[in-house]
Amino acid sequence: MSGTIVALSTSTATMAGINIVRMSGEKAKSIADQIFESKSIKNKVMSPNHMYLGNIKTDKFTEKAFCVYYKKPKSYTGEDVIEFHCHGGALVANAIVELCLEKGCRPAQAGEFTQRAFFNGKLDLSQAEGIMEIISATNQSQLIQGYKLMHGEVSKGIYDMEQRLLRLMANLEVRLDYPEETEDEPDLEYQEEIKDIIQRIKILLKNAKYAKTINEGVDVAIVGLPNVGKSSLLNGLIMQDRAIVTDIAGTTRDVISHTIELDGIKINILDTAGIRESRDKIERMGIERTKESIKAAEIVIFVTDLSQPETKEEREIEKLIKDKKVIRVANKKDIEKYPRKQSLYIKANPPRDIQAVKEELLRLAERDKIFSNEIIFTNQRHIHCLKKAKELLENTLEEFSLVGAECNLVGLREAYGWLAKITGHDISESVAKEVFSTFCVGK
Ligand SMILES: Nc1nc2c(ncn2[C@@H]2O[C@H](COP(=O)(O)OP(=O)(O)OP(=O)(O)O)[C@@H](O)[C@H]2O)c(=O)[nH]1
Ligand SMILES: [Mg+2]
Repeated sequence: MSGTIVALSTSTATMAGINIVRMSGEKAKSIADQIFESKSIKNKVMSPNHMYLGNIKTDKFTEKAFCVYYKKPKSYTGEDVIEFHCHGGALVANAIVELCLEKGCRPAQAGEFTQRAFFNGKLDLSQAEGIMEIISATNQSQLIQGYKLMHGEVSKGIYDMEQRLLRLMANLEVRLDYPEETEDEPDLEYQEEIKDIIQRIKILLKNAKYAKTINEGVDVAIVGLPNVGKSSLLNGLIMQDRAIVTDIAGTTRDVISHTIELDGIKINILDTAGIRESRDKIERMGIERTKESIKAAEIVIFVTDLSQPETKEEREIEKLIKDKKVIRVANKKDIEKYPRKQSLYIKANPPRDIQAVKEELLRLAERDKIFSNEIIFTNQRHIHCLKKAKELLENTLEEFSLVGAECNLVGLREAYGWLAKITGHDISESVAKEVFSTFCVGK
């Protein structure tokens, strides 16, 4: 973690108007003084937090760029930081990075800027991970969770439990050291405290079930008999002519998938082949895939046709979806002949009433819960640490009821250790490095 580092902090993946090259470390300021010239810098001394317009001379061209100096410790990394805001394009940025390297920088490793911020106490580990989640978010719900992490809402809850455990351990140690003086103290209070912390962790772990929805989205399969309007409904939901729609039963043979974002929630919709007895080999294979899609889906939209009477095949489908969250959609309400109870009546082609289906999808995906103020752990590292802490606390509680205050203090200490790994209050440099290695270069 030593040396002055440099990296391109923006991306050259797409054509952009500007790029930002960033340096951090002891030499950052002196390197900037050597390579950046500006008439606005009074007495050749750059003031912190000012944006100067000037020139960077490379051996091939002179780049007109902005430079900002952040003086330590009031910078992102806690060290002296220089940012050059230059014209877009990989060639300009790379030439500036090269120049910084020539003057004594080394290339930054993945996540090294944030890693330095962490080791300099600018943020804790879960806040650093929050920054990464914000950068890599692909849907609104992920972004919101990233912000909660970055703003320290998650750390606050964990920190509170860490402090309670520390107090508990300190009290128990006193009891062990001075048994006579403390023999009248009731065990109950200590047990209640451990129980309460376990209860808090349980709630956090319960909310962690939303991690899949937030990170990967909800898998939704549209199923039903052939020709009921499944593909029409897919096209209506995604507002695109994605799947072929015809009046020939058995049009869709393979599973067609499409992802949309509904009110901040990622929804992966699968349109499937209609289920029926078929002699056609390809159609039969398609139906097998429909069954696999049902198994994998969290929500099933079961489409029926209001112009057709209910059949025993429909009841077969009911059996396949009995363990799923189901939205029953009765389609073709414009030509209704046979009413269906407890279904949403819609017209899928041309699309009408699709909003009602969307609202039901969001209700079953528990969107309101995901966007509530509650803390939801979405990071597998954090969830693992919580599970470990809970396990150790449960063991300790059991021992407490058997042997009292001589309970496994080591167990309590280990439980504390697992919680402190979330915030990074108790983490080895190698583990921290491993976490930061998943970050991108320049962050
Ligand atoms: N009248 C009416 N016709 C509809 C409606 N929705 C779909 N259709 C028609 O029903 C036929 C079948 O529609 P699809 O969307 O292809 O049905 P599907 O369930 O995907 O059919 P398969 O892929 O064969 O299983 C087409 O001719 C559609 O135009 C509707 O709301 N009203
Ligand atoms: Mg179809």
